[in-house]
Amino acid sequence: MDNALFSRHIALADVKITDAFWQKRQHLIETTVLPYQYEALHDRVDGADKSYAVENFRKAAAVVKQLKNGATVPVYPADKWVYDEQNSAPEAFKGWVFQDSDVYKWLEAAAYTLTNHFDAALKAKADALIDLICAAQLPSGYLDTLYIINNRDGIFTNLRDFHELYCFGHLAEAAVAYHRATGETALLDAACRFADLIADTFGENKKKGYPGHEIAELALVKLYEETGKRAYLDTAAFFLDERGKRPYYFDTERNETSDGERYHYHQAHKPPREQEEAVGHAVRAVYLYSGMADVAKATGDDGLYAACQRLMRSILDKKLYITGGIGATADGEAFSFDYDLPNDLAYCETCASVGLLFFARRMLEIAPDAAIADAAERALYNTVLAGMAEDGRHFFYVNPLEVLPEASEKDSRKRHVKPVRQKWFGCACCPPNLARLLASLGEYGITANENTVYVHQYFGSEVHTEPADLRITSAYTENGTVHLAVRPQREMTLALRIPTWCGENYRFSAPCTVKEGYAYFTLSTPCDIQAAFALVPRLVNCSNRVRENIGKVAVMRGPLVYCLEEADNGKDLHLLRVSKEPQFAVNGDIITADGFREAPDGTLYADYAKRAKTPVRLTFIPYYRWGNRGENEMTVYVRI
Ligand code: FUB
Ligand code: ZN
Repeated sequence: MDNALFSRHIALADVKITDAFWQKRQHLIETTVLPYQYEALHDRVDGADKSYAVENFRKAAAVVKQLKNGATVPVYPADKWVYDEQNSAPEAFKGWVFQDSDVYKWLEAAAYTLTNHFDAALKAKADALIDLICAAQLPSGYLDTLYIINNRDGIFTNLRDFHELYCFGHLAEAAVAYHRATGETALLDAACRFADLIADTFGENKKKGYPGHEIAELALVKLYEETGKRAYLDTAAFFLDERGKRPYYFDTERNETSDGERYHYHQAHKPPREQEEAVGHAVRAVYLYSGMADVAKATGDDGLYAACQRLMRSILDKKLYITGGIGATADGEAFSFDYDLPNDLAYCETCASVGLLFFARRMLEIAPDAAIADAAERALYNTVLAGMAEDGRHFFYVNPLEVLPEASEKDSRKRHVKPVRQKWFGCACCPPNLARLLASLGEYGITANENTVYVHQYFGSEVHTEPADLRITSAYTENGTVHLAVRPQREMTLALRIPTWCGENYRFSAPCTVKEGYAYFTLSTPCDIQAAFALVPRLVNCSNRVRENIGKVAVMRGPLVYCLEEADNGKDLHLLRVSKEPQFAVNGDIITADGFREAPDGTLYADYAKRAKTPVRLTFIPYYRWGNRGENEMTVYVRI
């Protein structure tokens, strides 16, 4: 690692998003998504899967009160992933084992939203939840409602499956965000009490486990940065060092030997610093890699950073969908083997792309890397945006690149592929994850160190930082131009990422040096820089190592991937072909192109003959907008 390249994202309080494209979405988070999700967490959305999340905190607070009063509190089994009205007692914990995390993610999103735009009513809701959370904490600092309600003697006995450290991670992230937003310490104190318990429990000569679902690693580093308490960083590093050691902790804790797949699922097949390939559950993986990057940077661990670089390359070169989706298979919600990127069976969990943005930002804070910033952009403008409906009340968990509603209904291998966004999910990790990412978007565009400001993403924004303030006026997705008003406080370097999608077709209004995907400007006085990136529709090939896409292309314009929908192009999208010279026309965010529709064959088999085809004009819409007009076919890749 070269410390001179280190940089840091801009604190949210020092960024104001100003462009219409992103402001609209942040406004939706504030006015619709957060209120809607608050109702969902309270089980007050008609027809939506029940969350039970707030109810669990209420039950846990009641248990804590009874324990404090010396009452005898019943015990229930903590032996399943999901508890419902049928398989558990009325007063026992309900929902998935990690249900608490949905409340924490909501709070984190609320904290970012309060930073962007203070709203007393939102703060009152957040404060009420924080009071409830604090009331549910055991005097030891332990805070996970499953075990508090069901079995106080069982804590930390099933790290592999039962997500206590995962819920802690989300608590800590929410606590840091809320502290930064309001200066208030109640939630931060609760998170620190739990972190202290964790640091006292796990370590050399203590318990040797590590999280089944990663996130505590990155959260402990955040808590360390917020409080300066070194034990939190050490515990994060300990978790990374323990993972993958033999005998596997997850076997030891249950006295069994699992099959090899199980270790890959948990990224525990090897010590993280030796890992080469992104494997296993995709969300867990990118959360782990984010924590690895954090610890590598905080401790100057070159070996750990080298592993992060290998794992990032494994994703970027062999496991990334054109839409920025990751995790190709529903089997374990996991990465598949290299170049296995099916369109119709794709999993591409929304959370996984959110996590890819976490990992990317951390890597960019270690060193600028245009390929990583490109991938972050791909994930953000396509899969992440697709995860939420335009109404802010419906969500995708899975983000396929091809959908045939009949197949989702009748083919059990495709049950995970929903043709329309859902109101809520029993396992509702994705909606609040989207909310927290979009609300904190200001932290994802720019990083800075004492000499250089790096612009990785071109969000229209006002940025206050050292060594320069910036006012960015962005028409990035409309016409590819960005205007930057730079106010340096001293001589400094401005580094602007050149998006790969424009090739050599870019212009800057001031002299610069181009190196590895960034244009560098030396500035010492206020100046305005105009950047123009050629934003034209283009046909994109996928590597022919991806068997699925041979003979097909996708349409992109700038960072946006486009798709065909039945609503515009009729049924049987597989019979459509795009012309090799498509004569693209752009109308707003819609692209039309010349193509053909083949007549369907009359018989199942016949001797080869050229098929009849009729010229048609194809209509493409941005992928992130698909599925907003009811159930219909959709495809990203089209035959050529
Ligand atoms: O296990 C917690 C969350 O539920 C994961 O991050 C998601 O992939 C879903 O499995
Ligand atoms: Zn999710």
